Amino acid sequence: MKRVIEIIAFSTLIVLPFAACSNDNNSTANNVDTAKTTAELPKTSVETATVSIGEIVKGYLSLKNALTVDKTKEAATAGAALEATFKSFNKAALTAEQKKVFEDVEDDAKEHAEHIGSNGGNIEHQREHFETLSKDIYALVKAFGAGQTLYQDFCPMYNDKKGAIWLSETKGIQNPYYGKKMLSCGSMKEELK
Ligand SMILES: [Cu+2]
Repeated sequence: MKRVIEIIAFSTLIVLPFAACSNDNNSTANNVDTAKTTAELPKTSVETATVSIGEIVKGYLSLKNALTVDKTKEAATAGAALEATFKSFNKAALTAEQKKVFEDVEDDAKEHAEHIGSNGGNIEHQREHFETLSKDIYALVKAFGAGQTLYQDFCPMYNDKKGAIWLSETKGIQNPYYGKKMLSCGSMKEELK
C-alpha cells in the first residue's frame, strides 16, 4: 500500500502532455534484440515468470472489476498498483522468447496503467486506456499463461462499434467498458488456460 501511495504521489508530479492521452504508443517500436541473453537461465525461470505474470494478471483483474462496477477511484488505485507491479517485474528470470514478448508490451502497458491511475474521476478516459491495456495483458497471458483459467471476452459496441476485448476470470459476461449501463453486453471468445 505504501508503494501505491508513493506511485500516486509520484505520478501527480509529472505533467503529462495532453497528446499522450490519445496516442497509442507503438509498443513494437522499442523492440530490442534479446536473443543474446538466452544463456544460463536459472532452472526455476519459467516458474518464477509465471508467478510474476500472475501478479500482473491479478492487478489487471482488480482494475477490470472496478470498471465493471463503475468505481473510478478504485480503478485508479488498481491502475497505479499495476504500474508499480510492472516496474518491479524481474525480467532476469525470463527466457529470451518470454522477454521479447514482455518488452513488446511493457512500456505501453505501464503507460496505460499510469494514466488509469492518474484519472480517478474520469472513468470514460480510464476505459479508453483499459482497452489497449487489455490487448497487452492478453499478449502476456498467451505467451506466459496466467496460472488460472481466464476468458477473453469481446464487446462489439465499444470504440464506435470497432469493438474491444477484455480478460475475465468469470465465465459470465460483466462488461467493464459500460458497467451497469450494459453489463451483459458482449460474448466470450476464447478460454485461456
Ligand atoms: Cu490518459
